[in-house]
Amino acid sequence: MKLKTTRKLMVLAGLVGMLALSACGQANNSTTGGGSNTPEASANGAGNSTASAVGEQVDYEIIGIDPGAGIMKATSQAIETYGLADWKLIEGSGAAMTAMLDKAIKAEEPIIITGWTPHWMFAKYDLKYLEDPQKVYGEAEEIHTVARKGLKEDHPTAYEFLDRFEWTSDEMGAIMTAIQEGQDPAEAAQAWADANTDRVDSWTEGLTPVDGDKLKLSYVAWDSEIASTNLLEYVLESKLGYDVESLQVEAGPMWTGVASGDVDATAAAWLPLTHADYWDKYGEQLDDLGANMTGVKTGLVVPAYVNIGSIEDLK
Ligand code: PBE
Repeated sequence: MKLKTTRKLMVLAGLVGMLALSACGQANNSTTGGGSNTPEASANGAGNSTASAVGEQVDYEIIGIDPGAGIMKATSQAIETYGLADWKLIEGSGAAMTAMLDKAIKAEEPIIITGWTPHWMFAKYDLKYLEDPQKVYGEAEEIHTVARKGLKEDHPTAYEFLDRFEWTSDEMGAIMTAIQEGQDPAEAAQAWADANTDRVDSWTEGLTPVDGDKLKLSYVAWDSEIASTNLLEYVLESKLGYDVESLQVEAGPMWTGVASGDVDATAAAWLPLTHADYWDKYGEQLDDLGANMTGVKTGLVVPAYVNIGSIEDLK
């Protein structure tokens, strides 16, 4: 089912790509007399077009990710709040979304994606968030670590470490970029930890290691969470003696796993808004260990050359 959706998305990506490419070609011919194929030329083309032309060029599609992601719910809300009845939110995955973004940028075509920070894509490409005057995507978002009830008593060392764990978007970004550039996620996390022992020590100092106790973490295959979960797994195993299993699941099971106690913790809870639904449903069955990162963000993102500035411009 998921695979099918992803494939469909890739086929769509190809179609959108071809349509937008021919549109760009025309814009370039009329504004520059042809021959120029630089991003500037494309930007000029987009600059001459109205916001509704951007809508037509992208077939009124916002390229989303996995349906369980909070950003998908927020985007459905944005479509409603900003009166974007013509627009469709396309489901897929984080990987399919970044593949389509890469393709669009290489072809200098417009694209609108559901994006978030921290993410390597902001280092690799020149991107911008569309303004969100209605604050549909919230403000002051944080990533929290949440644990199952009872973890504190059952695994005090792991609990204390997870409770202390907090880092910056730049630190996460270093691991994300290494993975994006082809490094194995576990190796990228290990390399970062080994190069930043002062940070790792500040989370583990004075904790008593265990002897192979089993621990389960859950996460979703979002690039940000792949980075954090691999780091936690490495530190828990190499510094604190745990035998960690990291379960890659959909967003729903990530939350229900910890709420039911099948999973010990997740470091992928985006609050207060992105995962508000999950929190409202399961929060009482969970132990919130607080933010492991502050100042994170979600929203609609476009390449900088796309000549719109606000979600309102999509109308
Ligand atoms: N994200 C990344 C997730 C949380 C982490 C913003 C894509 C979401 O639920 O939307």
